[in-house]
Amino acid sequence: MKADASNEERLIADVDAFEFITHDVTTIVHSMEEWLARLSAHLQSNRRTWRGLKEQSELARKADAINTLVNQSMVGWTEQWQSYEPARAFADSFDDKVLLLVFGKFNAGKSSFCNLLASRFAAHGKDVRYFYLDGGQIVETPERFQAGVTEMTSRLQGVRLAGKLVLVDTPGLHSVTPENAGLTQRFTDSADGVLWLTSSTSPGQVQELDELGRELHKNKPLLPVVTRSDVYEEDEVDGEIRKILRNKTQENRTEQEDDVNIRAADKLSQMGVAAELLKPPVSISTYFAGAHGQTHAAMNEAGFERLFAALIAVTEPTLAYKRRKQAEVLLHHLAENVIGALNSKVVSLRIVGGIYG
Ligand SMILES: Nc1nc2c(ncn2[C@@H]2O[C@H](COP(=O)(O)OP(=O)(O)OP(=O)(O)O)[C@@H](O)[C@H]2O)c(=O)[nH]1
Ligand SMILES: [Mg+2]
Repeated sequence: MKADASNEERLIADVDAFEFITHDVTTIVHSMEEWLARLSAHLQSNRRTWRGLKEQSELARKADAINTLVNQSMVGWTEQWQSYEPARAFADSFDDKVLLLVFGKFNAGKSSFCNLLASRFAAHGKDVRYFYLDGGQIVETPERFQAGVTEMTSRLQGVRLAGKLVLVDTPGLHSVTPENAGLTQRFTDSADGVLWLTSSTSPGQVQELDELGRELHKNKPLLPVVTRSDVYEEDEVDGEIRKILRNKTQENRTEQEDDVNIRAADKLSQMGVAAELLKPPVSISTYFAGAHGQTHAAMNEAGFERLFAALIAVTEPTLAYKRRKQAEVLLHHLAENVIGALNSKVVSLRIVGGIYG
């Protein structure tokens, strides 16, 4: 990458270079699996015995109770691991992709925004594929997203950029059809972050974030994007009065971004989610960038260079996590379900019962 590369080039190169080298963690995963196998074998071969104790004595009963609890715990954690399987299989199909939910009220400019990002990837020769959900299936389509003044998007749809970054264009999480609900939920569960699009005509309607409670409680980063950050002004061109589209001034943009930041921070705190999930808001004008042929200068003036920097900042930690995810998930299982079960059920009983060794 050239030292003077734009953020757009950097983001596209980053996405294109996503290498999900899961074999990096294979050794670690393997050693954790071996540890669990050794623990299970050890627990089996070291069952409490009550030899030398009276069969009906208090200590003999405690020894039996411990054996039963150990068995139940082992069955329990094996079942818990198996119960993750369907969600794991679905998530696996997105394991080598970063999924960003593009969320916001109708007319916020979500579909137009996704289309613009897609056309930037296409301009750099990257593969761009649109799809939508139908009857629980992902269907590919050559059509770009429709954008318009009336409420346009009623289905869950997405676009895959360079095969590795997926923008999910939501119709608002409440408006999905019941038959799509399950798949939609799994889809949104797999999302790695949320772009909250809020129009500069009345930015920061934070009650919209109520719908994102589930995602935010799962510690997904939230990047507010102030859209439609432009105005039409009348200007004289060749003796004629014309309407000219201009970006909102930097001062106006900064004011709106600061305001959205304060409101969103306040809302997240009310919702009881971590303050650091909130990323600094960025203002953009998709119209301005499009009206000026998406040149580098126009994209920059329209706010997209800052947006691309923010996207790099959101996607990089996501990728780092995905690379070690397999190990993280197993480690979490060992800590919560294996050690957790032994500690809460068995160890406490041993101490209460006073049997050591
Ligand atoms: N002024 C201005 N208008 C925009 C911009 N981006 C989108 N619009 C307009 O805003 C309206 C809504 O755009 P969409 O992209 O359809 O918005 P959406 O959020 O996908 O809307 P729904 O699918 O109905 O939820 C359309 O009339 C767009 O032409 C922009 O950057 N500036
Ligand atoms: Mg739309």
